Amino acid sequence: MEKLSELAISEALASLPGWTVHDGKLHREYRFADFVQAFGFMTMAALGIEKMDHHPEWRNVYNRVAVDLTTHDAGGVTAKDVELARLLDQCALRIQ
Ligand code: H2B
Repeated sequence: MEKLSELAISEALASLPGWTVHDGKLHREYRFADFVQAFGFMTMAALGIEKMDHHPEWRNVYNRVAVDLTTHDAGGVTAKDVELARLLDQCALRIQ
């Protein structure tokens, strides 16, 4: 899988509100009502993540989940990261 160009990343971000590029990775922070909802989001997303065989770098603190997406095998952002960002947004919508 090839790294996306900066232009392709900006185009993808136009349809991913809340996402930015931080340290060369797609980045978003989700905030939920409480820890149970934040953990529920991660649990729900885990099934799709495993199916995709593409894994986020993510960190949970109480009701927040900070996510960074990059494709380690490609050394940058690829279409798989964009696909994973969309999957995570869908899961978050179902929880919030
Ligand atoms: N996730 C991410 N984010 N980047 C990868 O390069 C990657 C992955 N590689 N999940 C996958 C697993 C690879 O190790 C397996 C063998 O497909």
